[in-house]
Amino acid sequence: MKFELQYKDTKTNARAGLITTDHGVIETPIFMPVGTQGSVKAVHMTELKEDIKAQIILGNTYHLYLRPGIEILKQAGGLHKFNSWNGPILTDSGGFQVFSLAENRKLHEEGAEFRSHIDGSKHLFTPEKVMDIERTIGADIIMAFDECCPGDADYNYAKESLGLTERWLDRCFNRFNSTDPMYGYNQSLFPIVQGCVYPDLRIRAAENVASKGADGNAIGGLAVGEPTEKMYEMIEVVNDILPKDKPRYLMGVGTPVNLLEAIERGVDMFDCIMPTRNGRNGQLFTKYGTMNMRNQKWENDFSPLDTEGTSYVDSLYSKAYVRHLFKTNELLGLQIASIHNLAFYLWLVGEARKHIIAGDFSIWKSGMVTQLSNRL
Ligand code: PRF
Repeated sequence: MKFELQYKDTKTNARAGLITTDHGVIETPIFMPVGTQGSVKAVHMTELKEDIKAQIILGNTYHLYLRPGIEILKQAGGLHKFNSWNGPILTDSGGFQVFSLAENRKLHEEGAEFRSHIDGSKHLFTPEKVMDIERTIGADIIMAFDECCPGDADYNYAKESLGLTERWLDRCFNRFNSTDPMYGYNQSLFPIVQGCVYPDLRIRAAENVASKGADGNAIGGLAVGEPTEKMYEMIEVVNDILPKDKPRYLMGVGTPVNLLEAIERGVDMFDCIMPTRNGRNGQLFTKYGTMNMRNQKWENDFSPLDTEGTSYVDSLYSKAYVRHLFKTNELLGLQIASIHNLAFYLWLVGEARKHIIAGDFSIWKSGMVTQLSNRL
C-alpha cells in the first residue's frame, strides 16, 4: 500500500491524498461504507460502485468469524471473491464489537474471552488469532486488536487498558510480520491509538503507534460517550504526533459535521454506520440538513427526494413516495434511504477534497457546518 499526500491546506490541517492498494486507488479524505457481515445493508455492489461511488468498504472480523466462519471464507478465496466487491476492503479487528456486542466478555493478558451474541457459544480472541482471521478474510487493510476504552473511563482504567492495547499491538505486528497474505495481494496492518480522553495517554499512545512505521494509523476510542469537544481535542493531540506522510483513520465517526471537523484536523479516512442505520430509520442527510421521512410534512410533497442530491434515487423518487414507503414499512424505503445517505456522505468527503485542492476548504467548511445542522 502506498500513500501520496497531494495537497495540504494552508490554513488548517486538512489534506488531500491518494492511497494505492492492490484492489485500486482511494482518494482521500474518504468515507468507507460499513458492510459488517460482508454486505452493506440494503445496497448492491453495483450501486455502491457506480451510483454511491464508494472506493473502499468495511467488513467486521467479529461478525465474519462467527458467520459464515473462517473455513467458508477460505474456501471462497477471501471476502472479495465471496461478496463480489473487487475494490479495496478494510476489516475492523473485533476490538470494538467484542466489547459492544459479545456477552460474558472477560479480558485478560492473553486476549478477550466472550460468548457469541448469536448462539452463546464460547470464543477466545487473541491478537495472534485475530491476525490469522484477518489474513483469511483477506482485506487490503486490517486493523490491530485493541481494547476500545469507554468514553467515561477513569484515568487508571484508561491507563491499564492502554497498556494492554500496546502489548497486544506488539503481538499483532509479530504475528502479521511472520505470516503471508493468502490470496496473492498485499495487506497492510494499521495500529490504533487509544487513551480515552486523557491527553498524556493519547500522546503516549500516538508516539507508540507512530514508532511502528505502519502504512497507516488509526484513532480509536472516540465517539464512545465523551463530549464532542473532547473528541476534537484528542484528534488534535494525536494528529500532532502521527506521521504526516501516512493516512490517518478515525474509527466509527460520525455525523457529517464530525467528518468536516476531523478533516480540518488532518483525518483522511472514516467509517460509520450512521448513513445506513439512520437511513433505515427514515433519517436522510442533505446539504441543507436532515429530513425525517416519517414526518407528515412530506405527505403531499411531490418534489424530488433531494433536488441537489447526486444519486439516481434523489431525482427518481419524490419525498411523498419515500414517506409512504416508510409509513408502510416497505423494503424499498430502506434501500432508497441507504443509497441516498451513502451517496451524500461520499459527496461530502469528495467536496471536501475538491475544496482542499482549490484552497478554500476553510470557508466552504464553515458554511457547510451551519447548513448541515438544520432540521428540515
Ligand atoms: N477500535 C476498533 N474499532 C472501532 C473503534 C475502536 O476504538 C471505534 C471507536 N469509535 C469504532 N470502531 N477496533
